[in-house]
Amino acid sequence: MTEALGGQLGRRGFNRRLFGGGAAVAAGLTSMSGVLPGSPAGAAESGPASGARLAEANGETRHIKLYVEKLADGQLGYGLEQGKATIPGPLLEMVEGDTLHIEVHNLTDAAASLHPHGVDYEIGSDGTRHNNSHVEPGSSRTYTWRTHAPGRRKDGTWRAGSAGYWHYHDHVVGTDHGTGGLRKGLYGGLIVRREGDVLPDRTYTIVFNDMTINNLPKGPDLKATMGERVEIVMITHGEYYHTFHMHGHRWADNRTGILTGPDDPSPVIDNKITGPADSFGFQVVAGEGVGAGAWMYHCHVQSHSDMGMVGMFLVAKADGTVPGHGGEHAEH
Ligand SMILES: [Cu+2]
Repeated sequence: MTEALGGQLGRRGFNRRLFGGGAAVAAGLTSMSGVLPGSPAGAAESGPASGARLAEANGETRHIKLYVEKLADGQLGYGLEQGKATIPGPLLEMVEGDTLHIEVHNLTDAAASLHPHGVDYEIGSDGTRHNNSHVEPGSSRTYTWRTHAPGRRKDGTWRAGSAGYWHYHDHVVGTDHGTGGLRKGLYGGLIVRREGDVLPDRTYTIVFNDMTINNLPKGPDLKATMGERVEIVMITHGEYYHTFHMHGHRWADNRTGILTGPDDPSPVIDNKITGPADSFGFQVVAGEGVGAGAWMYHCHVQSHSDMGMVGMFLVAKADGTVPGHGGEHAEH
């Protein structure tokens, strides 16, 4: 406990040194603080630590390539480079106002596609067979995703922005709903941030897919150091409903997982029910108030956790050790 507190204070101290040095940097800090809902330097438990990095909206247009490949074990993955496909696929990030052109190359022997949740796209970027927006084996197709900030419509009603923890997946392998592609690993996380959103130090994508986590028999280790701001993107696919639970850490059940201030009515939770194609995300400060350790995360449907839907959130001390975890050093 003492150690946890020390770690956190150390972190804040570090941030202040990092951002509070010269006059120019101090000015930067002031402008950042202006965006944050009340987080004076050193404020306890009220929003992000001073010096939290914030998302900037620049209305960027980017072009990326995404390869659909068969992996050595017969599963399928998306990758940003040829030969680098992974399950889940690469985490794609946008800020409201950004446009992303994704040139999908299908290197497998069956038609595949890219279908997003949450973003704006025209029907030709739907990634489904019934409108011919899939990719035949050996060919490519460019999908375009757009995003927008919230605002008022001409009729006076409020239009939501695109920001959210979303995801993308294949929609044609196996069946016209991509059941085979999803089963074999063709899915990934998509984050759309809003200007001013707090940026994490690291992000992990966790996908409950049927009875696996990320198509693995056992959940992957999520590694962090005390005081780091860790973001989790949590997605569910397949046949079952699950509950996502994390030991020792809590988050707000809202868009970002972070309370916007003392009056934010969002429930604070550490367990959330999640069904096929649901997605949510949140950030925690690793070990905050509880210290370093091997903190479990798992599906809380008992038979599911008993069958292996469990992984470890390994929070290391500053020296890299994880107490009670065989002295193992967390490597990033
Ligand atoms: Cu489950």
